[in-house]
Amino acid sequence: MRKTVLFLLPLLFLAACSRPAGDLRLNELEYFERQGVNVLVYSNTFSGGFNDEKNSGIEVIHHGVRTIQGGAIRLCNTPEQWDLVPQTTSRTVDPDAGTIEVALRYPDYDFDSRLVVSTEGPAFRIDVYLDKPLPDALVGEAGLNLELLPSQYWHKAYLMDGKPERFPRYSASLTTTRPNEEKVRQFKGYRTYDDRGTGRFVDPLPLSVGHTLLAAPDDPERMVKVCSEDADLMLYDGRILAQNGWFVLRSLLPAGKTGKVLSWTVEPNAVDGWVREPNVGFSQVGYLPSQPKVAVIELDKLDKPRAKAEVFRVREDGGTERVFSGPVKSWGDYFKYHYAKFDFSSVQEPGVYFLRYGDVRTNDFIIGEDVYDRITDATSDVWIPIHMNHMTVNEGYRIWHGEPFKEGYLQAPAHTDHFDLHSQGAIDTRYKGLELIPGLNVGGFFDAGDFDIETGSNISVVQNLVSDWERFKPMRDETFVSEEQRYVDLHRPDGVPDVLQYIEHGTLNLVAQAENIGHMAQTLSNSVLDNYHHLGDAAAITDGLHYDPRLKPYQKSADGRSSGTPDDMWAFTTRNPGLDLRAATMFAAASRALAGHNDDLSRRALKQSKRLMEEGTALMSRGQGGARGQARGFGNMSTNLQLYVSTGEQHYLDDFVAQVWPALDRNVNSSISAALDAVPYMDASYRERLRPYVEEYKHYLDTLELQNPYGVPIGLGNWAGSGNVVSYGTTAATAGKYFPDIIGPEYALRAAGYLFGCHPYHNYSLVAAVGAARPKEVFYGNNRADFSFIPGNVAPGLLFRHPDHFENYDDWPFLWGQNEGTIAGNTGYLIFGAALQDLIGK
Ligand SMILES: [Ca+2]
Ligand SMILES: [Ca+2]
Ligand SMILES: [Ca+2]
Repeated sequence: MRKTVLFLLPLLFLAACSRPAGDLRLNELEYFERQGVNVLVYSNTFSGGFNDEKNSGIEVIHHGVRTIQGGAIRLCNTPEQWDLVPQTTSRTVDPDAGTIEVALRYPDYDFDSRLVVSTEGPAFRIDVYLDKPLPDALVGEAGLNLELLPSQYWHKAYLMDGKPERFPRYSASLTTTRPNEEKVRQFKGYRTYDDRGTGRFVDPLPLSVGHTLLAAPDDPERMVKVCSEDADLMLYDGRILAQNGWFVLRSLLPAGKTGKVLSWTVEPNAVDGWVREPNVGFSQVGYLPSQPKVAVIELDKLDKPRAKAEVFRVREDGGTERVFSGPVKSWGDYFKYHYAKFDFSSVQEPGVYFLRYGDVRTNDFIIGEDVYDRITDATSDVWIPIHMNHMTVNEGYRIWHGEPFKEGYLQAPAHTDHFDLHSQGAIDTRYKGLELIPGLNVGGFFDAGDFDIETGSNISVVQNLVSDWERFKPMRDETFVSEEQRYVDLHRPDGVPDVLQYIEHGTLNLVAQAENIGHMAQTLSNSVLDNYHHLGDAAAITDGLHYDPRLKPYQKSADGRSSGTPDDMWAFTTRNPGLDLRAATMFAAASRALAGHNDDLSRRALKQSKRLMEEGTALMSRGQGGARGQARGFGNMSTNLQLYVSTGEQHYLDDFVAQVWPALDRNVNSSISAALDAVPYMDASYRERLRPYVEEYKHYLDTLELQNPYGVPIGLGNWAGSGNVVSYGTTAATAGKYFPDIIGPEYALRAAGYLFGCHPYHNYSLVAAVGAARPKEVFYGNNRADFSFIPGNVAPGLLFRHPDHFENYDDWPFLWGQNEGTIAGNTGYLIFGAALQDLIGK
C-alpha cells in the first residue's frame, strides 16, 4: 500500500523528500521520530497546574497534529480533569539503548510503576513494570491508558481484532453504576459528580474489547495500530462523563504480579514522503495601504524554501490577476520548523487580495484604510456583556443566560481548600462559616469559561475599562443595561455609552465586597466541584434557594425559599493586602469615570479606595503582603498615580515620583507601561526624563525580531501567550503615540498581525468573529461543548508543548491554555484595539 502512495505522488514532491519514512529513532531532543511521526515520552508531565490537562504523558504528534496523549498508568476508565494524575518521579533517557523510562507514583495509594518505551522498527513498545504487586484497592482500577483525540478520529473506521466499527461523533455508549465506596479518590477528595442521592457513581463500559485495534485505516495520516500481548485491550468513549474526554485505550494491570506485567506495541502509520504543508501566516483582518506587509512562511525542515511568492488581486469581474512577485527570504529555524519571510509592502492599492506560495493559495484579505476600524466591536458588543454576572443577558431570540446566583454568597468555612487555586484561612470577617454575606450578588463579570468572580481579574477589568474610557472616550452604545431590571439586551442602544455601563457593573460588585466584607475577597466561587465544571446557562448552576443544612439534599422548605442542596456559592475572604491595594487603584480610577453617571457609586468607590490604600499599605509594611499580592500588583506606584489623578493631593504624586524612576532603573520592560500611563497628567519635564527609558524600550522591541520570526514576545508557558502580545502591542502603541520620533507604528501593527493570523501552526485569526477572512472556529467558552465561540473572544493561542511544538486546535475547543478567553484579557484587548486605532489616526 505504501508503494502505491509513493507512485501517486507528484515528482516534485518526491524530489524534496526522498528519504524513506524508516524506523522510529530517538533524537537529540529526547523523543522518538520518523518522518511524519513524533513520539514524546513525558516531555510534558502531569503537572501543568490543573491536573489532567490532556497535554501529558506519552504523546504522538502524527503528521503535524498531536492526536494521542495521556499514555500513563491511570486509575479509571475515562479520566476526567480532577481524577488523580501520576507524579513523574524520574525520567531516564538511554540514547545507546534507545529507550526512555519513566517512574510514576500515586502518593495517595503509595503506588509506584515504571514505563519503559522502546522502538521496534516503525513501532514503539510500552512495557509496564511493577516492583511491588498492585495495591488491593487498585485491582481492577489501575491500567495503562492511551487517549486519542476525538475530533481527529470521529466518523473514521476502526477494526478491533478485524471487526469493523466506527468512532462515534457523539458519545452514547453504555455505562453502569457502582457504589461510591468503590470510587477511586479524586483530586483532594473532591467529587466531579452529583449522585442525586443514589450513593453510586457512573462507570463507563467499553465500546470494544480485543487485542489489536487498528484505528483509522481509512485515513493514512491518522492510522495507528495498537496491540496488547496479554491483557485485553479496551476502547472507551471518554466523553460520556465529561464532554472534554478523549477516546481511551486501556488494559488493566494484573493483580499479584511483579516484573514486566503488561506490554503494548503502537505503530502510527507514516505516509511515505510526507512533508507538512507550508503555513503562510498573514493578517486575516488585512492591512493598511501604507503599513509594512510581511508574510511569515512556516516550513517543514525537509521542505525546500521557494525563491518567490506572489500577490494576486481579486478583480471586480471575479477574475484574478497577479500584481506582485517578490523574493522569499529565509529567516532561520525556530524550534521544529524553518521560517521564511515574504515582504509585499509595495502592494498598496486598496482591494481584495490573496497570496500564493507554491501550491498554497491563501484565503483572501483586504488592503484598505479602515481594516482595523471594527476589530473590537464584537468584544465590546457581545463578549463582554455576555459575561456580565447577576443579570439576564438576551440577544435577539436567544437568552445567553438567566440571572445567576439569586441566593447570594456564603462565607467560606475556615481552613477550606478550593479546586480553582484558592483557599480560605481563618475567618476574618464578621460572618460565621456558611453564613450569608449580604449584598454580594450584584455586578461583576464571569472570570472566563467558568462563572466565578475572580476579584483580581475583575479589578483588572474595571481598570482596563476606565483606561479605555479616559484615553479614548468610546461613545459606542449598542448595549442596553438595566441594573434595576437586572437585564442586558445586546444590540439595543439605551443612550448610555456601553463602556461606562461596564465600569459601573464591575464596580458594583467590587464595592459591595469592600463594604460588606471589609476588604477584597479572593474570589466568589463555587463551593462544590460538581457545579464548577458547568456548561450551559449560568442561572442553572445553583438552585437559587438558600442552603439550609437542616433540610435533606434536594429537599425544599415549605415556603419554597431554601433547600438542602449545598450548591450555594462561597466567598473566599482571606485578606490579601496586595489585592486591597490593587482595588484601591481601581476604585480611584472608577470614581472619576462614574462621576456624573452614577455619583453615589463614584463616592462609595473613592471612599473605599482611600480606606483600602491606607489599610493595605499598613498591612504590607508589616509584612503581610503575601507573595501572591506582591507578584500580581505593582506595589502601590500605580495606586498613588490613580489617587493623585482622582484627588489632586500632592502627597500621592510625590509617592508616585519617588517610585517610578527606581522602578524604571530596575526593569524598563516591566515598568514602562505604568510610567507611560502618567504622561497625560505630568509636565513636559516628566516626558523628557522618560525619553531615554523609551529609547531603551525600543532597543528591546528590536531584539524581538532576532528572537523569533514573528518579532513579538512569544510565551512558552503552560498558558499560551496572546495576553503578552496584546500587552506588548498596547505598550508599543502608547509609547509610539507619546514618542513618535522613537517608536513607529510597526511594532503595534506586528502585534495585530500575530493575533490576526501571522503566527505558528495555522494562520487563523485568534479573535473570534472579528472582521477576518478566517477566524478560529472553536473557543473554550461556556459554550465550548457546542464546538462554538462567543464573538470577540481572544484565544490564548499558540501553546508550546515541550520540547519543540506549537499548537492551537481549531477542531477541539477544550484545551483552556489554547482557547479560553478571560475577562481581564479580553478587556485588555479592547484597549489594544483602541490604542492601535488612535496610533494610526482613527
Ligand atoms: Ca475561574
Ligand atoms: Ca448602552
Ligand atoms: Ca442554593
